[in-house]
Amino acid sequence: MERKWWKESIVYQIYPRSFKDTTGNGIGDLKGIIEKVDYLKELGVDIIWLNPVYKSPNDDNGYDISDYYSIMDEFGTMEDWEKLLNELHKRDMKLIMDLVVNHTSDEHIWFLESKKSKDNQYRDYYFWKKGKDGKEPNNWVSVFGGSAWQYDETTDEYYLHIFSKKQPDLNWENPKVRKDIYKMMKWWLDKGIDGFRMDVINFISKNTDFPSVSTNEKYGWGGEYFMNGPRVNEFFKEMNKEVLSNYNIMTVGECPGATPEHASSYANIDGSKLNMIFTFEHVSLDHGPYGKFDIKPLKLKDLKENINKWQIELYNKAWNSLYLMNHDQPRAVSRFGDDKKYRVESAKMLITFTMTLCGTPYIYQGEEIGMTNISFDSIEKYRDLETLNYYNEALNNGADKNKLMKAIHYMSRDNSRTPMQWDNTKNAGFSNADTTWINVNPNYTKINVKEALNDENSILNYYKKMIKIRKSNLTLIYGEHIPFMNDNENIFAYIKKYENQLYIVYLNFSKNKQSIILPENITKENLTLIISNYKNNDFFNLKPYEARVYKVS
Ligand code: TEU
Repeated sequence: MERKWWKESIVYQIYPRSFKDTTGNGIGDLKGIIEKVDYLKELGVDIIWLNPVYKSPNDDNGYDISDYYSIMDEFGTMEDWEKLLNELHKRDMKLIMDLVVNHTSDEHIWFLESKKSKDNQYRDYYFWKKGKDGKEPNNWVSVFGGSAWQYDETTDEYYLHIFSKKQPDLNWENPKVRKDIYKMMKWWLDKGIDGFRMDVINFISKNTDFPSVSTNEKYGWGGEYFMNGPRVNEFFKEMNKEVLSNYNIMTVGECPGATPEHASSYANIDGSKLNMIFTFEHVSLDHGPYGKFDIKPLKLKDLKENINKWQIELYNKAWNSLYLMNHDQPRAVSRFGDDKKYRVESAKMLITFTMTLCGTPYIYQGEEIGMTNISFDSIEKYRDLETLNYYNEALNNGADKNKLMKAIHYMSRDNSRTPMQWDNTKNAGFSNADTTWINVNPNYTKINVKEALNDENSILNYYKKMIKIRKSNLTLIYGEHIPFMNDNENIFAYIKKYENQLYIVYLNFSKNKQSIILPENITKENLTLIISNYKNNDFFNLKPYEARVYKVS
């Protein structure tokens, strides 16, 4: 398998709004990130992915961009951004930026022009349609609730917005749109950035007949007509040829609804499109038939099957991204581990998991100290528009308030957006403002970076160790994934095989003691323990959430 720097790197994701505030306005900023660059270097991560920092009215926290060429005032200035890039590069670290080009803000100049008249030169930058029988052009639901079409009286037409009505979808069928986007990408790349995380990039090609979907509800999910659409591969190829292939960078496409088959094409090792994609399959296993807030218990068997499928099917064909959370997902330890009695043990087990799979691992801010979900007692404390829209809509439809809050406590995107917990001073050391844009999780007095740095057994120190181990054992990065104990409902076990080396990984995903079995032809005497989250191991039994990595001799 061809070695590449982005395959051997660890990515750390920063949600700038919640990372570190230096101005005292309760909102994180670029200077705050600069202050923490040494912390990140020490952790052992190589690449920083910044969530959007561009000018934005912040309807969706920066995913609604009104100017791709400037920095959001709240976050600082272009000089601050340049300094950040420079500080990272000085330390041999890299920076990747969020590329949000499925849609813009409705306050972007292209859209402001586009809505002025039907013959405006920017009209076809977006999708405008006449209504049908006094209603929307079709019955697609938006990701954030309600119709995916918004009426605009200026020209008596509707525009498409798969996300909020302040996020109109760009029309990639129009070559001028693509040209303008490529120009903007080159502008950032020429500033020296090291790549892009591409927001919902497999949504850019739509079925332009815009067929309605069949549903019993007022609006239905039209994903089959805009996810992995007809021209998406063609657009990726063009973008690669025009832009990406001219730089030594990494690209990761966020691709909801993509299967390993899509990934094998989008992230093919031939290098003609993207380097890797984010799948959503493993973070949808606890979604019920009515969507993400319809929560069903997560079964390890389903997770194993899914991860095994991606590991095996992409091997030698495409490259995986490895993540358990991000700014849209609940906290990993609260979802896949136990954030109460076994918080430390289970967080370490989960690290062992992502750091021993084939692919590029992503850490989300706070994951390295085992930050947990938040349960705000009232909806007023939530900030995320998806959460708020869902709450209002469900309440209108007669849902039970307590049940709703329970679902929100588990699944809201705000779980991962509470401020980074640096120490046990005011606002967890995130900001000295009287109120922060979103409340700090009160458990910061115990769970914080300062505490973790001082405790040799902390999750943070385990992370550092695990990162070093991964980097010095190529088998953990490039190894073939061979699962065993497949029918076991509590243990995830696999062999890693690369050249002539073998490693064995055992992960107990349960609160109970579990017994292990050895793979065929391997005996206890062949095994050297490389790392474990427990000091004393009872060989044939795993303690709650115990993780072990063995090298086979
Ligand atoms: O998310 C795309 C997406 O479809 C989901 O992650 C979605 O936001 C979430 O699961 C809803 O349940 C990306 C960004 O990561 C997200 O923050 C943005 O809101 C969204 O695109 C629109 O730009």
